[in-house]
Amino acid sequence: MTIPEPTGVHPAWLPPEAFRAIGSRRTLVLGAGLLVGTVRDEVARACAAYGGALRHPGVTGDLDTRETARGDRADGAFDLVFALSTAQSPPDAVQAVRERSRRRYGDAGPGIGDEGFLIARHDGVTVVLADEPAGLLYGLFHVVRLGKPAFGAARPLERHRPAMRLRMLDHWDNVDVHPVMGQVERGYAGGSIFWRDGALSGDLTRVGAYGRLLAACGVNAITVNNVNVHATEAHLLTDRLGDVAAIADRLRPYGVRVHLSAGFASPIALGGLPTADPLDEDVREWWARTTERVYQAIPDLGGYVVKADSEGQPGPFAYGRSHADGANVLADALAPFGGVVHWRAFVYNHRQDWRDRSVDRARAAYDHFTPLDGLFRGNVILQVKHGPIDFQVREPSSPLIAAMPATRVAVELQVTQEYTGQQRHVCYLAPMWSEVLAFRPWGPAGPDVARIVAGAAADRDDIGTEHDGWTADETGCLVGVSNVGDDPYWTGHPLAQANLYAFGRLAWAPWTDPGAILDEWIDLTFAPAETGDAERLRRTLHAVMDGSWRTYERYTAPLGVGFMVRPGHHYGPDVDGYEYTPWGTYHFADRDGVGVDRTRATGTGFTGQYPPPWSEVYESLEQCPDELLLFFHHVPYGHVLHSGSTVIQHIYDTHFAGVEQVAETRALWAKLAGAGPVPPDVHARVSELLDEQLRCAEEWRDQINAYFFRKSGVPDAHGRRIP
Ligand code: GCW
Repeated sequence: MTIPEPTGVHPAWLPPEAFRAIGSRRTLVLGAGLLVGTVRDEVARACAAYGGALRHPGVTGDLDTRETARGDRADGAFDLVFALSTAQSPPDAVQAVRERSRRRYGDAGPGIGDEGFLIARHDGVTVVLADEPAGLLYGLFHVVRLGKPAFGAARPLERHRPAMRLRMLDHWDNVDVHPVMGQVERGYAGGSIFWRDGALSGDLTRVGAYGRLLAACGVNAITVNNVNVHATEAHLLTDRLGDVAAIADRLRPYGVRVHLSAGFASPIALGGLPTADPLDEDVREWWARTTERVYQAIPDLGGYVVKADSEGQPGPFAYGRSHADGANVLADALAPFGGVVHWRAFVYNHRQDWRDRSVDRARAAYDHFTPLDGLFRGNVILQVKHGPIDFQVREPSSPLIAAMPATRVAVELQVTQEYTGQQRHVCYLAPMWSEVLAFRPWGPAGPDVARIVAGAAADRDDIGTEHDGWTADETGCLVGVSNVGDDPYWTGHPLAQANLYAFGRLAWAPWTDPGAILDEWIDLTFAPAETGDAERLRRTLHAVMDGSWRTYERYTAPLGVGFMVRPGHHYGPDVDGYEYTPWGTYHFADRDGVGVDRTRATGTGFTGQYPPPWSEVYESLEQCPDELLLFFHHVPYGHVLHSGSTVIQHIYDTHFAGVEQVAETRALWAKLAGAGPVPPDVHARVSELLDEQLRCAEEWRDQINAYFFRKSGVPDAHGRRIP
């Protein structure tokens, strides 16, 4: 296999220098299979660049033809061995590591799973052992991340297994350029890497390179088309299936499986049937036959993703059927092939009457889906947005996640920055996702969201140890909406690459500290040598990125109230933009106060969807955390927060502070110019974007502050200028 090398594209976290440590060493690869071949090719390329040597004996014992020219040097002693656990007569170091594993995990084996690996350094040899080829691939990228220290002193045995079975990115990419949403819905990084102007992209090199980046951060599944399935895109299921197969071929060597967004009305749109009623025999038959053909073309397709009865997409409600009926007909069609249906829980009334205070969009997913718990087939995964509304900068955890004990639940995050600065603002999202994943719906004694989603069994012995994951039950799934496009930096804003990287790493190991993930990303991306410059770069990037999500929160919608964005494109402020619309996203500001009363006592009753203690904490004005106050309560401007400030003064203070922080960020970044490991083009692109971020943050500050000053008449305690 040739390793994909698109030209004119930033290498993201896999620049050649990231392979320096491996490339200068003698490596032995033991095993066969597509992904073992990928490991071999990666090592061979690194050796070609850095003078190391590779040996990969073929399954028959013959030397593999891909062996490096200097393979003879690799005879005998090795610095690094990648071996499948079934490897025959491996070197002593492998035997020693196996023995260590036996002592630690017992005769039943280490339970590596089909993507996990063991790593240890013994007698000057770094050994990566896996049961399956995918484990060796993830082990390879682990060694890449470690760099030189992988070859230092002896390393204790570590076991790495992903917490989530499916670590998936959904692309909201359209085949046809949509008249309103463009080539990529909510895409801020150019066009699609898959599709262009109604057809498959002419050059799929980029797709292969994407697969490589994904494998290096742990992602193993993607969807190739938007959940809003328009007319052309519907045909990916039938006559345009070849396009999907071509994409799958490019991603397969990196262990990334393709999924397809399918339209619920496909039996009508594509099959010519008069109905898409999930209980209709012809409809069931159509899905079964169509799916059989899909699997003939792509035997390892992951399955379907469906957005039904949501924002105008067709669904089972039209036939008086439930979402379990709807999901199950697809699940039955997929089951013979091992496929899954990702059924989205983002179902709400987007045509509500803003005057009707009894309707609360936050309630919708729970109200629709909890009565169906236990009715979904085992291969249905209910895909729930992490918050009850829609990827706002601050939302509570969706109560649905904890309310479906008999259903497989996936949590959906938004890597694309629709509501967090649209890849024009620096907003490192890993700290937010960590909070999302660490939320404990039943209080401190219960499991957190990551564990609920991972389906983790009772075995918690490993939790908290540095390297070992949970014993997950192999059904877990974390989904992110991808932020990637055909932009030279992949993500528009070069620093937004860190969000993509962090998503994969958190899906693999949700307990990882976001700061540590950022360090990995910095070291790989900028491959800084161990110089003073590198230290400066790390310090600056941490100062720029660690707190950037909270900074964004400070200058946008306050205290969890959400939205206040310009309708349509969702960039920049428009406080009342959604206030009198049918979309269900209101803040209810008047001259006396602001916020949404979602209490049981006097509001929409949404707080009752949480189990205790949160049903009580959120209900109580005294206990509700400040950052979510306006999500749960309507309060007067003079209400005093736990912080000691009033709501109105908090609004003023945070908006002034947020803008100051952006200005500081810009000044810090400016100091990196002209020297060190940041290439000039990256520096220039980020500088331009920081100018825009500052402009936009000032606009937010002024509109929000002016709005609330005019509504409340309360002046700023510090007498700052409010326009
Ligand atoms: O946040 C909203 C977006 C829509 C998107 C929808 C969804 C794909 O504004 O563009 O549609 O969420 O998640 O389905």
